[in-house]
Amino acid sequence: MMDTKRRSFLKSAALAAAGSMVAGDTSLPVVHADQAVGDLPGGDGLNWNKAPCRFCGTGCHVQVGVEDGRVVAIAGDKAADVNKGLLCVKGYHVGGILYGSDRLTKPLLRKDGELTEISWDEAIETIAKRIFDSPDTFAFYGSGQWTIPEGYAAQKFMKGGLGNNHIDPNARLCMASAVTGFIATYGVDEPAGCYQDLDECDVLITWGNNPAEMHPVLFSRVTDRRSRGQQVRIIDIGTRRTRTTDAASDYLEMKPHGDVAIALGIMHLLIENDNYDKSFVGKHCNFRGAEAENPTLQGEAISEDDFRKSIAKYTPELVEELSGVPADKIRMLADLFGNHDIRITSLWCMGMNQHTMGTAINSLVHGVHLLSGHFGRPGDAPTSLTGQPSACGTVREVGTLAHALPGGRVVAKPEHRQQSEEYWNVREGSISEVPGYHTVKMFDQFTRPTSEGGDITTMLVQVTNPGQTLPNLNALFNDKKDLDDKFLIVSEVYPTATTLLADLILPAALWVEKNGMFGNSERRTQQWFKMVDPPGQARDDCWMTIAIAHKLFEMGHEGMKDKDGDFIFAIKDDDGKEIPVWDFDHYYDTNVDKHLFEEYRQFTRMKHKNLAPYDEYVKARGLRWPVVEQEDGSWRETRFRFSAFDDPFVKEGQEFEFYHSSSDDGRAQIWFHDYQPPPEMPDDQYPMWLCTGRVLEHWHTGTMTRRVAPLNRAMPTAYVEMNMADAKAANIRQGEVVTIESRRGTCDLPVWIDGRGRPPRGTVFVPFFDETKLINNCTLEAHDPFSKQPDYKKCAVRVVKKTTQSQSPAEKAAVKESPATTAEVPS
Ligand SMILES: Nc1nc2c(c(=O)[nH]1)N[C@H]1C(S)=C(S)[C@@H](COP(=O)(O)OP(=O)(O)OC[C@H]3O[C@@H](n4cnc5c(=O)[nH]c(N)nc54)[C@H](O)[C@@H]3O)O[C@H]1N2
Ligand SMILES: Nc1nc2c(c(=O)[nH]1)N[C@H]1C(S)=C(S)[C@@H](COP(=O)(O)OP(=O)(O)OC[C@H]3O[C@@H](n4cnc5c(=O)[nH]c(N)nc54)[C@H](O)[C@@H]3O)O[C@H]1N2
Ligand code: SF4
Ligand SMILES: [Mo]
Repeated sequence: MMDTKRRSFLKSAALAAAGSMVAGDTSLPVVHADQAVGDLPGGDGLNWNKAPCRFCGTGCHVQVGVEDGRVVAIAGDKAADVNKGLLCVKGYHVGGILYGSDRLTKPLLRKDGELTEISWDEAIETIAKRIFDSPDTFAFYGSGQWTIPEGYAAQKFMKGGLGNNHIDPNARLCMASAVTGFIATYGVDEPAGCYQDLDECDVLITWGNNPAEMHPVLFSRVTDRRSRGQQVRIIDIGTRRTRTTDAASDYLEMKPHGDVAIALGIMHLLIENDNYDKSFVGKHCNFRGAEAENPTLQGEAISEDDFRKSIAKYTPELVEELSGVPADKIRMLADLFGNHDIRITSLWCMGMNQHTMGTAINSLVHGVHLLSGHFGRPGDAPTSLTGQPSACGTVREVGTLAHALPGGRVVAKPEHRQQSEEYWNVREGSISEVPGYHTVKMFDQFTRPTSEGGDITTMLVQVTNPGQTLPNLNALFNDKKDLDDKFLIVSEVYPTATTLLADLILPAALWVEKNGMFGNSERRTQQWFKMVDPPGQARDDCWMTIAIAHKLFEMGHEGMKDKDGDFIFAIKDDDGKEIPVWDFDHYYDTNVDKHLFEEYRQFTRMKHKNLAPYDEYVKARGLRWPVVEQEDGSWRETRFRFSAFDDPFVKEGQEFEFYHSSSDDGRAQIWFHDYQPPPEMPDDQYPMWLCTGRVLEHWHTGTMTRRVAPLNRAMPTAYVEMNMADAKAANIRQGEVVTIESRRGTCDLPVWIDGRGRPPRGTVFVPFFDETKLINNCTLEAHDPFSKQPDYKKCAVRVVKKTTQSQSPAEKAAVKESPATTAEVPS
């Protein structure tokens, strides 16, 4: 029997497909997933080629059908290990995102307040001049949706060329705490396990994430097992009920930050009950705690006895008080972890990362697995999921964060800078040792007047929409409009909340309109080729970076020359003649992605993150690093890192080896951190918790998915989810527009009582996809001290009833369109 979850995905896809016939504009025929490439429809004119899906970090592969220069069909790729032919509703419609009627097609410069068409030459020259005049006050804000070569080019341009480390991506808002958690625990980033863990676990624990909507195809790998008669127990821990809860065997509702107490409580009981894995811990782990002053990710060694004493107070009763989860459920979790006959996989995403204790809770959940020995066997793994399609590939691996260098290196270490300078063939000392501004700080400096120390004056934004997604928009973005000397450059595909304040807009090519590579959540690097031309004058982001660099080179900027006097991005043909790739007419004379990737690949060998040559990725549906060459010349990927049975870097005779251990002894660190309360809590004035997040149908700010008619029709407006009892107490009706107010701003939204997600009493939830309802006016920029990742998951708000008379026609229309009042909401 088909599992209900999977059936509802297929039903949504079918619904959407039916809708597409009516919609006509941006939706495409949906080809059923059961069709393999060989039997996809087509004739002489229809060509099929592989690409990873443009959306989430699951990293499904699609087959893209192209006819007469247009993407005309999308199918799931049966040859792809990740999704085996299946897609979610967004994947089926991914082709439609290219064809919104308002694509940006020309560079636009704001002159006297009006956006005016200009040539690409003028655009590139304008940017280069501003950078040339003030290189240190320039910042580059990028994305986990950058392709790997785009991120690598931006990274090299900034750190190797300009000698300025003010480059940071939106992924700071997304997985920075996962990175610091991995580094604190294993000394090196990214998960040890892979998606196979989901096929083999007996118990799956979701720690405040909602994979049924956010990683749908991945989640269906687990729910499908049940339909094949396998037993898998899903335990959902969260601050609200979601579609993941619907598939769960147990739901543990916790208070915000309750996860910290729960993890401490499990570890306490494992020790108390003496059923932790003494052999694993004795051979492979150390204990660690934070330094009393100036804590670092390194921490300080503590004894097992110290650990035992620190954790003693986290009894099930105290954990119940802190987390709201009953003590017997904490005992149940501890008993599961104490049982070695079962395999347990933990999954998490933004609930644990967007957290002022993000580094701590990531380390603690790794600690639960290490202490209990639920580590390193297929199905037994702490697995952090990433959200964006290349947050791993482009941000974590290429190191496009303000403090990092490619391949797990950092700007603060002289030997790391020196190695990078060698690979880039740039002068010694080119790379600055001072980390640049992280995202929140970068925007704070950009929107602060220069006279008040706001020392970022020009910002280039690529593949991200900060005008909608930064926290506390009134403090971090909106002030830009009053600052005439600050210059915002935005590379985009559609008009957005960010382009509204842009001084210069660059029209970008999107997804299969360019070559690309992504790296998904399971260390899998993927490649695709350009299949169709971008509209009008839209161009590749990577080209933009190279063209700006070349203009600076022409202007005599020394940093844009390598040690031999060549352009830092020079690509030469077989005769040694430079190919003018900075001229867009020649950009596709060669495969720029391949050149950049081969250069980048050198860095990846330094920290056992080895990648294969570009051509191997052309053949595969992605390969999981480290990828190592075999004696017969073939390339082998790695599924389970640090485990001898699969990882080629584990020394002979060892069962496990954490070969980047921060204690230099091959061991991982089990951390102790004390519970701390959330940064802002409900009080008399603002009595409710606000949690924010996403919905199945839309991708983040909806710029792409809201232009695909069936997706937008299924979820036409943002809403505020409320508990029935709270709504009744406040006399609030279904669909009524209310104002959400926090100390930082307000947002008007229609109410959806007990809707798709069901928050407990005292909590409301709002998705952030709707550009007409900016909930980030309300959210908080408080962030984790190590990762600098802000907490979007909790702040204090009040819900204010509006009188019906005061509702504008637009608001009345929103009520009509509210998912709560339309029949089209997929159930
Ligand atoms: N359809 C769709 N899929 C997506 C995306 C999208 O925009 N649309 N975006 C992608 C991206 S970039 C990301 S980052 C992921 C996000 O994927 P998820 O993290 O799965 O989703 P969110 O909706 O951001 O998270 C909401 C959850 O946070 C939990 N939470 C709230 N407070 C706490 C707390 O204190 N502790 C813990 N542990 N949990 C808490 C709540 O239980 C809530 O359900 O989704 C990816 N997939
Ligand atoms: N309230 C709240 N806010 C959040 C979060 C939350 O949970 N709650 N989550 C945070 C997280 S985890 C994330 S990842 C961020 C995501 O935040 P953003 O990255 O700001 O959101 P996106 O909508 O993905 O923005 C990508 C933009 O790039 C454009 N685009 C698409 N393809 C291309 C291309 O090839 N080139 C160019 N130049 N542009 C392109 C799209 O039109 C879109 O506007 O949001 C963060 N903000
Ligand atoms: S699960 Fe993610 S990668 Fe897969 S089809 Fe859906 S949006 Fe695309
Ligand atoms: Mo994200």
